Amino acid sequence: MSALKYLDFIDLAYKPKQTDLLCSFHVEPEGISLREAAGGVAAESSVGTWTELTTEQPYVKRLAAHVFSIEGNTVKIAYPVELFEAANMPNILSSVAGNVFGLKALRNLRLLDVDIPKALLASFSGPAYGIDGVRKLLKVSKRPLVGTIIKPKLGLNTKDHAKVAYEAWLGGCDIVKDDENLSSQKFNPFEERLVTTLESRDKAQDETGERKVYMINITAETELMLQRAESVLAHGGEYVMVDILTCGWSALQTLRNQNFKLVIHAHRAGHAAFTKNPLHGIAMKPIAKVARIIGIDQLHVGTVVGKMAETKLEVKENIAACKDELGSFKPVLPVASGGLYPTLVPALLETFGNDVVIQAGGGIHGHPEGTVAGAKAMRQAVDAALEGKTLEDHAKSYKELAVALQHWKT
Ligand code: RUB
Ligand code: CA
Repeated sequence: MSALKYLDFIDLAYKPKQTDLLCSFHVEPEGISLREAAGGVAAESSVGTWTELTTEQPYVKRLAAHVFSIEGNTVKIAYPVELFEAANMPNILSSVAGNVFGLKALRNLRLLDVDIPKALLASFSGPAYGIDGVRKLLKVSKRPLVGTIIKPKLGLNTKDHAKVAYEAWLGGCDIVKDDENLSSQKFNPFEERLVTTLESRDKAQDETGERKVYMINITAETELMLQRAESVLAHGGEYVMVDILTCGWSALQTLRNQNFKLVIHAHRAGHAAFTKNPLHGIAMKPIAKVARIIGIDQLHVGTVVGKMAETKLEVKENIAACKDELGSFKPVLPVASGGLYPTLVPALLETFGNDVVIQAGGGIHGHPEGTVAGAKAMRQAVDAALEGKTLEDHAKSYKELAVALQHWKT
């Protein structure tokens, strides 16, 4: 073989090495055979291109990716680790999740999974806190954590924002967070919001005797985001929230590599542009893995039962990406969020188990009796599930839950 053609990247007898990076793709060809399309993905994401090259040298071939399995439309590809630069996630993704999506010869292409070899994993930081770290900080060893997003998502002034936060904590939320698109708009500037909402936190903490945390959204241009993280630390916060996809992986990595003593909550706003079409794009599972490898502590993974589209199988896979063994990295705490309310708690816990943040915006602030009652109802629903009681039964003794069940039926 002289110059490499697409089909030269197929080697079904190839046994992946422990040092290889492995990807699995859903591949649908357009006007060429599936084998050729599979080879095309391997070629364009490693050392090949659409035509034979006069510039190719014999030593280049050892860096070629190998298509080692084709089953139905699922194609598995092994990449020699030498193709990638350590600690450079954009570089890895520009290969395996880059130009290939645009090839005309592919009707659809979806990256289903990525397995990064140990040596390359070790060049990243991974989560600083993870599930155990978050539980330790919150002093909650077993039960699901309850969180809320301040609603309306935009528009409240700082004083009202802090008041809603206080009420949510008072009612029983462990966590209060900003929404993904709140940053430092004029109606609610960052610094003021930070200081005022942390005052609410301290007050709620004193009054309830429970540990409370505020996840302020620091999402911004990287330098500014780092300044905001420092400000959170300076004012006694212990958490930051970041929109990891709109910020970008390198911004997230820069934040993580500061080693701030801050838990990183990852919001995935925008993910559905990649994840929603089941035939094309990037599945949430590899996105979750990449985020964990860079080093987040909590991640939105879907709900099955709420307002956002995602099947139970997908959510289960996302949870596994957060928690299953991945190099020496700590497990990430899965967050269920989007259209949740107390009635859904038993179904949620069935999917997630106890290691979850149950996060509700409308499902707390939309309670007919207000935010305090809404937060109480959510904690009561969690208590019922932990005590093995039905919500209806528990609601006989807890009126906030009774009102919630009446208001939001399944
Ligand atoms: C939920 C909310 C979130 C969603 C996004 O508000 O604001 O940003 O979590 O979904 P509400 P996902 O509780 O009122 O629906 O977390 O699945 O990406
Ligand atoms: Ca939101």
